[in-house]
Amino acid sequence: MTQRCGFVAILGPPNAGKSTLLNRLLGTKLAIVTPKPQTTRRCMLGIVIEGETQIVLVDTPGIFAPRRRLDRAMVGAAWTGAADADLVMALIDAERGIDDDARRVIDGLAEHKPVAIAVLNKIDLIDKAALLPLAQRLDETGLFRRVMMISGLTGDGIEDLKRDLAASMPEGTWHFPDDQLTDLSERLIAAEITRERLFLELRQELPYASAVETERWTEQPDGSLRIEQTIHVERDSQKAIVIGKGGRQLKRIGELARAEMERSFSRRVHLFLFVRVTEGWAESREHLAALGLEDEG
Ligand SMILES: Nc1nc2c(ncn2[C@@H]2O[C@H](COP(=O)(O)OP(=O)(O)OP(=O)(O)O)[C@@H](O)[C@H]2O)c(=O)[nH]1
Ligand SMILES: [Mg+2]
Repeated sequence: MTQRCGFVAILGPPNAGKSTLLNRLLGTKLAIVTPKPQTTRRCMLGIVIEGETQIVLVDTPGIFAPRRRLDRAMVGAAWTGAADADLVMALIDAERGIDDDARRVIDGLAEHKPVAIAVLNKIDLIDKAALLPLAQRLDETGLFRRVMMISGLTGDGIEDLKRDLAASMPEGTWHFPDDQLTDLSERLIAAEITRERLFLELRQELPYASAVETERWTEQPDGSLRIEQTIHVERDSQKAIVIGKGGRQLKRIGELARAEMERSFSRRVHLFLFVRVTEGWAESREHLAALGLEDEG
């Protein structure tokens, strides 16, 4: 049989369920997922094999109206991911419908006209009857080869989607070894796991004011990992909240992140978290580049 291989960018508004879908298609938890928008900050690959086809999925940050330099880098990365793909999968939250952010995605696609399909997600949340008019509106834009309906959460429609994606990939040899799952390093995965915890445990602006960097990674003689990470925040007051009374908040974040790392890396982990005030990191090209969130160019 002929081999096929191609890139599929998962593009959409924040919180549409892009990372959940990546994990679902991959069959394992790779990308971090939270109920808060703007969780994903960088593009990452999830490599799926379907028969003779290698589907290289690209999870992207959500498309929204950017304010900070970090936001612009996120939205820019998402559009770059889409431009480099063989197929763009526009993921729309069926419950939210075509809101301002979804409109921004559609307008952007209208400008660039990539090969695209629309995928209505979260169909577990709404009535089938409400789906049809929405699908029709997407179809009428003329931008999509077809409109599919899924639930990344329950798995409804996922097998059909996977087959459809595989059939849409160009003929060609595989780009990655058959056992490679992602392009993310373990250091980055570890940083993402801690950031997921920050998003889940912290409120208001705090998740958006923080970033995580893995500073040291040591394989210990007993087979365990020693991981040291810095949590960057913007102000002293934020540092105090992340640490919490008597260090309780930071301890809780560390314990939960460590447990997740042990699951992810299948080995014992000793995690050390430091909180540092790095003023204006989200506006600084240098800091964003150091965090791998903006090209240095
Ligand atoms: N009910 C329901 N919830 C879903 C579905 N897919 C995702 N979610 C939830 O939607 C929220 C956002 O999911 P994510 O996968 O983080 O969304 P995202 O598009 O990657 O978000 P950003 O990275 O912030 O742009 C989470 O609470 C998910 O559990 C779905 O099919 N049904
Ligand atoms: Mg995401």
